[in-house]
Amino acid sequence: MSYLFRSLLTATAFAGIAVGATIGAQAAQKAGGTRRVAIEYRDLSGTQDLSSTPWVSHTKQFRLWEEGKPAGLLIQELAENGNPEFVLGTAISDPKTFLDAAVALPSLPGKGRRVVVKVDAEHPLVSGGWMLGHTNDGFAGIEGVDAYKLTKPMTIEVYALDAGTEKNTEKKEDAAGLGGLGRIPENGVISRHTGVRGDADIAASFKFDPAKPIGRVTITPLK
Ligand SMILES: [Ca+2]
Repeated sequence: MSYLFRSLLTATAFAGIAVGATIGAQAAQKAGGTRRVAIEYRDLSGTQDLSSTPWVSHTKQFRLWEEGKPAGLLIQELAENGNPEFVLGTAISDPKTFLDAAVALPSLPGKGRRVVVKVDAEHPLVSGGWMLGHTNDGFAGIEGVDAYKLTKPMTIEVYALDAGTEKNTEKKEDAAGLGGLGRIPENGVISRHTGVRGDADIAASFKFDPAKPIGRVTITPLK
């Protein structure tokens, strides 16, 4: 069973562990206190399921991903398998770089969820995203957005990305959304996704327009 669908079964227990885990609270208090921000995200494709979705707050030195560069293991696991645990585990194990982490349950097409994370002056940036459930290694999200300085809600429209780690065979054996555990390495870089072809096992009904935003993320500062 792929991670994506295993996670659907175990998501409740998992979320109970990870949601709202404050990592560097003592460090934050020394730096002058924390602020809470709500992150709401929603699928705009209408066709793609969203995986479990990790969110982290972090320093300006950390990059979760960068377009034009190879994806690290954190994004590879998220984009290929819908697995948020590498992002979350990295955050939990490095309280200097990360202040807070949260994870949201999977979502259906057209839907989304809301999480709350803490930010502070040392960890002002928020990053996170989800696997496009019916792709080989498609994902979307935000990366390195300064949420600490916000005084009003900010909305960002995001585009589908290809992690560049797995070839887009769209075959059942390689598609986590179809229970496939296989992968053919792509050895590429993170770039804009070219869309689902629908000419193999991933059905044409999962197509989306790669020229249009695939998700909307709103960050709202809380009192
Ligand atoms: Ca790919």
